Order: sequence, then C-alpha cells, then structure tokens
Amino acid sequence: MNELGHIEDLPADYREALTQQNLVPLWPSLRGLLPPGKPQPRTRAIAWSYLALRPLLIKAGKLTPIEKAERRVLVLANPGHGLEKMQASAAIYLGMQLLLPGEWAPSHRHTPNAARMIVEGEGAYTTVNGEKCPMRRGDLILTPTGLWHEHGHDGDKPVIWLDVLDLPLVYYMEASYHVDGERQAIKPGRGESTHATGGMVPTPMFERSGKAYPMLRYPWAEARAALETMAADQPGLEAIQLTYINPETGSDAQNILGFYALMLRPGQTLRLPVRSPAMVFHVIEGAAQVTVEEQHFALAEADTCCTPGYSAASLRNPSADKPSFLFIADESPLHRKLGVFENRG
Ligand code: 1HN
Repeated sequence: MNELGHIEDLPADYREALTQQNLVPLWPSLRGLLPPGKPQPRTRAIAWSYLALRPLLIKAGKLTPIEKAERRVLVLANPGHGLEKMQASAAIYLGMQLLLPGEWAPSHRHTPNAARMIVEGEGAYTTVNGEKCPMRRGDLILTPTGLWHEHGHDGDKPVIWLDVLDLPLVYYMEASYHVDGERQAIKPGRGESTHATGGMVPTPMFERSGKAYPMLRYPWAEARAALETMAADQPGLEAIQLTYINPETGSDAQNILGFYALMLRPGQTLRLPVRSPAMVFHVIEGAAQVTVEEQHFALAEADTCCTPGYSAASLRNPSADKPSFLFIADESPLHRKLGVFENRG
C-alpha cells in the first residue's frame, strides 16, 4: 500500500525517452508528495541563542560598513531547509539586524512583507511611507508589501532587531523584487497614537482612513499593559494572548504571517494545540522552556526558536515569581487563506 514503483524499476531507455520529452512519471514520487496522515516538514525545531549570535553581529558591524551591506543582517537559517536557503520555515524568514549610531539604511520597497521586533538599544527609528516609527525594545513595526522603508539611528549604542518576513514564500512564487528610493520626507501623523485606543478608529469627517495598513507601530508598553490587564482580569485564563491586528478591519496585521504577544504566568506550563502552521517564539522578557515533540529548548531573554507545523509543543515559564512575555509569529493567515489550515487540538 505504501510502496509504489521506483524510478529504477523502469527500463533505462524508457526513462531516457521520457526525459527527452520533458516528461516525468508521477508514481515513484507520489508518496513523497502526499505522505500518509500528515506532512513531513523540512522545518526543524531549532533555537538561536542571542548571547551566541550577538558578538558575531557586533563583529559584522566592524567588518562590513553599512554602505556596503545596505542591511547588516545575520539570517537565522533552519538547517532542515539547508542554511543557504535562508529560511526558518516554509514561509518565514528571520534575521537579526544591526544598526550602529549615526548609520543609515537607505530607502527601498519590496514585495515581501516585513515586520520588526526590536530587541536591543534606543534611538533608532524606521520611516515607513513617511511615518517615523521610533524603535524601542519589544515594539512591533510593520513594513507591509510595497511600502517605502528606511532605518536611521540618532542614539549612541548599537540597536538590534529581529526581522520577520514572508520572503521564502514570495520568492518561491517568483514574485520577489525591490525598488530603491530617495530619502523619505517625514509626514505628520502617527498611526499608533490614533489607532491604539481599543474599539475606536479615527473618522475625520465621518470617513475612515481607507489605508490598507493604518497602524504601523505597535508599542510594547501598550501590548504588555494589555496582557497584564487580561491576566489580572481573568485569573483562570490559560492562554494570555493578544493578536496584532489591523484596527480598521479586525483582520491579522499582515496578509501572510500572523503576529501575537503572549504572557506566561510565573511557573505556568501552556500546552499549544497541534496546528498546521509553523511558529516562531521570541522571548521579549523573562525566560521560556519550549518542548517540541521530544526536544527541549531553554530560551533566555532575546532568544528565538521555531517549530514546524503539525507538531505538539508546550511552553513553560521557569520563573517562580516573574511572568515571561513572548512574541510569536506564525503562518496561520496564509494557511487560512489557502484553505489548508488545520487545528488537531
Ligand atoms: C529588508 O528590506 C530588510 O528593510 C531587512 O530592513 C531584511 C531581508 C530580505 C530582504 C529584504 C530591511 C530583509 C530585507
């Protein structure tokens, strides 16, 4: 039942005749294409230590001037895909980017969607379509598909952030390209201050903004406060989680990847449902032990890990007295739109 013919079962001259006509027999590959019961992901559960990568990123700052690099990034590559593929999962790219005081990463726009989770430092900012977004630890800043973006740094210490892009998917679709631009003029107006009031959106002259991406910066101070309120309000609640959304539509903040903030109470263990999308966990504050099937990862602050889809994972906060806070990215908006999303409980 599980064994179909091998390519070698076919006569060599027949195989050669097929190749000559650009034809391939399906049956020797059918079980690999459609494995029984569940996919066999290339994506491996893997963790990247911030303590280990930070000196290498700082060294990149000495080895390569920003003018030569344009974006100075060490990619968090999943060996299951091959490091050269530079992907964390089928659809997720992760990179740690360094900007030094006074540096400038010039303006461009591209088809893949990007989001940044700020890990370290003060004084840097990203300008997205003219909107100046200060970068502070734990902030989530979106640079959705097609929007101009550039990074600057007025502070006096290195700034480091985690880039999360849907690049592997957009590249696979042969839809990935970029356009270079001029330095952007800063426009007045800050989406996060006008859209961050829960349940309300601006309607100047009774009309909504009509922007596809009205909110570009999600300040950590507000997300953290909302998680703490949720935890205090519902002492029996297990998963203290918020989803980053587009406040105009209530949909996910971006079209392809989903973003979430999660709080673990002191000592809490949270079993996650087995779902089809791959996930990324990044520790904003505190620590987290991630168990995926038989593997264990002890994540410290600023560490990042990813888990393949269809895997059983649980999260534990090892601290007896401090909550921990995680940033999560996943592929669920993509899976839902494609109709392949599954939650197996
Ligand atoms: C990009 O444009 C940025 O703008 C960061 O900071 C990482 C990785 C791949 C392709 C484009 C940025 C990127 C990227």
